[in-house]
Amino acid sequence: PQAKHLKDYQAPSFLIDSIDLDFQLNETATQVTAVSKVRKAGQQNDLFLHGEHLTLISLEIDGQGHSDYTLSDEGIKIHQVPDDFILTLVTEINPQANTALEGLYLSGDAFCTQCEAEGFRRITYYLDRPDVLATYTTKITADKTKYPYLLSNGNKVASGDAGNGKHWVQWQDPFPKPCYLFALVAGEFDLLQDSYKTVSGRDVALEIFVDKGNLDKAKFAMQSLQASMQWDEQRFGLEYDLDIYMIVAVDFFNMGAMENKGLNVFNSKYVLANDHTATDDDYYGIEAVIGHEYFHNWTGNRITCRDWFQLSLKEGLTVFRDQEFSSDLGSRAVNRINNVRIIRQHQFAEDAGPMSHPIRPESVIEMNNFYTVTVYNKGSEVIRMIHTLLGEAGFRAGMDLYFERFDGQAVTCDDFVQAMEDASGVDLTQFRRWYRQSGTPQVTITDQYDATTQQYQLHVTQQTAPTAEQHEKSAQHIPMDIELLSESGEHFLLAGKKNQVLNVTQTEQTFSFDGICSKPIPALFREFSAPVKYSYQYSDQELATLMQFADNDFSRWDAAQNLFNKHLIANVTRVQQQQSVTIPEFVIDAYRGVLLSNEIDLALIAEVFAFASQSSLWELFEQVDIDAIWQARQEMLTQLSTALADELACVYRQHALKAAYQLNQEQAAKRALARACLTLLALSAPKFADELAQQHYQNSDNMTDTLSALIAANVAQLPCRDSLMQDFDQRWRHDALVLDKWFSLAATTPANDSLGQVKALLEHPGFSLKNPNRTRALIGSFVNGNVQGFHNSDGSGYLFLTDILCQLNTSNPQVAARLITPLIQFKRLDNDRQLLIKEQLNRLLSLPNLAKDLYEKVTRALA
Ligand code: BAL
Ligand code: ZN
Repeated sequence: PQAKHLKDYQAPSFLIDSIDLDFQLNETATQVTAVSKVRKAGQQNDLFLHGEHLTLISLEIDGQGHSDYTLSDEGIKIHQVPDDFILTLVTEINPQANTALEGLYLSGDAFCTQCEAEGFRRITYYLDRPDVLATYTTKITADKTKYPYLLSNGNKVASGDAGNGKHWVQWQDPFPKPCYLFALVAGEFDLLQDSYKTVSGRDVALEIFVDKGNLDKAKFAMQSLQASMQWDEQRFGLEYDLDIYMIVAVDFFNMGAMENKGLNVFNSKYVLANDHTATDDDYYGIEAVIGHEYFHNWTGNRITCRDWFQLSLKEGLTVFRDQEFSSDLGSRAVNRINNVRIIRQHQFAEDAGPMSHPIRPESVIEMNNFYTVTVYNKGSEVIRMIHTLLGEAGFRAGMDLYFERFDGQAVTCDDFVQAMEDASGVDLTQFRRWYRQSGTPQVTITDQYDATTQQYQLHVTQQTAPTAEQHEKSAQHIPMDIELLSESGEHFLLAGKKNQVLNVTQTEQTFSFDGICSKPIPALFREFSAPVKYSYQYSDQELATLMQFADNDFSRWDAAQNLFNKHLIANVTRVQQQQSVTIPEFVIDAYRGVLLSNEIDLALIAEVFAFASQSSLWELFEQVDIDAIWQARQEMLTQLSTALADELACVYRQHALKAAYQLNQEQAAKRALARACLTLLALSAPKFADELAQQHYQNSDNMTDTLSALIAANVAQLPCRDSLMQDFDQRWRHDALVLDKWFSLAATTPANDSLGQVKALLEHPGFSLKNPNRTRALIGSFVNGNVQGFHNSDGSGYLFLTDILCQLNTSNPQVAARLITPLIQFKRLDNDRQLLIKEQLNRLLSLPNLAKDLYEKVTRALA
């Protein structure tokens, strides 16, 4: 497989202004007629159209049969075409055989499509690139009984009976769009209808289609959609543009959801919810993804990407927008903490691994491999830094200018930054480096205080280590938001405020502060103001002060992380030297102080006590000693649990199961804190926790609490674990999304024979490798969430995953390429494990038909 490079971008030499599509739907032989208005935009005489897995039936130019073409696995080259012409193509496709879930496929009994990034070429031959924008009409004909709903983008313009038990519907989308935003759905659904009056008074019909019997689970998605529409009007002045907005929930979907114009297709995980089936986090996830796809209507659809290297133009920006939406509606602190957890655990690991890339990649073999935490989540952090540098008003002015300049166009990340710069007057020259430089800057901070001059200095150095694909690194423009606190927790005012954003732009830089009357404690990178790793030699006492008094909630939480991590690092060394794990009494007292605090928000206390997972601690180490980190973390938590047992039990009782379930911040915080207390308590008091977990399970009226009981029972292998798991399986077998939770729990059991248990579950009647959600629930949870099981030193976990990948390689390479992540991020592991992993990667590489999705990752890992 060949890589494509950003530097080789060329404008299209042909354009398509409009396309009429006609689908004669059939499960195994769907006929697609595409009539396109094509015109030359360059010098070439031959028109190349992308196309894969298609059978060409006929080709006409201006109504005349045309046989001067060449077919290949990648598409069709039509020779000697006129300057302006009508191209009519008839192709046949087999949706039932399409297990890759790209293009037109069957999800259960319904037809649906997924065209981003390059799936439209599995529907018809086309200029499958985002800078070719056309208007679409789509006529769908299908069996009336099996497929009562026939949907596509835009507005419904006609419908009728087609005879032979069939009917047809025609749709028209007035907005020119790239083909990746095309969608078609056909099936039998339950329909939830509502409406939204836009700020200018237009009525928009809102329709959510779900599997029969699931209507009661669509209400929250509808509310989230209405909230999204209102939020985008209020915060960004953006109004919806069509008369109808449809969402269809399907069970078989590779991603979370897709923002097709006017017709979003969603993984049912991000639509279906009621209190019995969905946790608080599920609800928040639905709100965020509904928002995300809706916000794409402007950032992605109205203004789209020139080429796929610019993916972060729409994704980084839209993630930023959905994060702000969630923070405006819910707890800003909890949202920020969860955003940062993703960056620290997954994005930093991607930067340090073989697939490192800038948020705007420069070289790609398989585009699906670049829907990454770097492009999305670091991309969002880059937008957030622009927001920090420009302020809310400057950022809004930049957004307004961006829409004014580029509405209806396919543009680049540079175009976006230019609009931000022009609207605000803030110089972003150096800042642009974030788009082309990969890697995580390491910022090291030391300080100096002079009591006689009352001057305080922060010395800042930054360094970005070479990444796999890019060796030379330059200094980044890093906004560092700080607070300075006295020993007793009062703030030193900085230009009249409690915080100040410093512009770190050099490799070494010093910032001076005058009129500081005692040595301050700095809160650094408050609100995680830049996606960097930072270090400062804090004492335990200083961190405890920040935990208690920092103005920024994120900084309080971050101080608790730093305190735990500091002692974890020391304890890992102790374990390696066969010494015992210890936590100073002072540290335990600091955690006790947080647990019992009346000042700190309950939600924040719960986050402090939701301790970092095993693998998320790996980013702290150059060399990852899996077993020592495991032991140190486990023993530290057990010691904390022992020391705080009374307080944990007391706080648990205070908050657990107090009222009938309602989804609100206050209750969600109580549930989260009760879960944290129960889970921690289970480590030191298993008998007591066993009773509590059973009661918690029996008395729960909602999925959040039910799952809390199961998680505690699972993590600590409490005696009740097996019976609760069995009961849950019996009760929820019929509900696919809830059963996924059960598979996920089963996969993360710390039992010694966890791999054996996972293998046995491959035979469970509910398991299928054809279903991406189920695959992620069982296999994904095992390889990512069961460190001891997957990384067993005998290599059995690696062998197991590779066996699965060999199967998915042919059926669904996109899902395979996602699951392989823990196998390719091996460079910091011990030599023995590295050898075992490389053996398996070489096995994959020797497959005769290795998909390019896996080829790209495996070759980069072995390079
Ligand atoms: N565009 C792919 C799905 C999403 O990011 O919304
Ligand atoms: Zn998106």
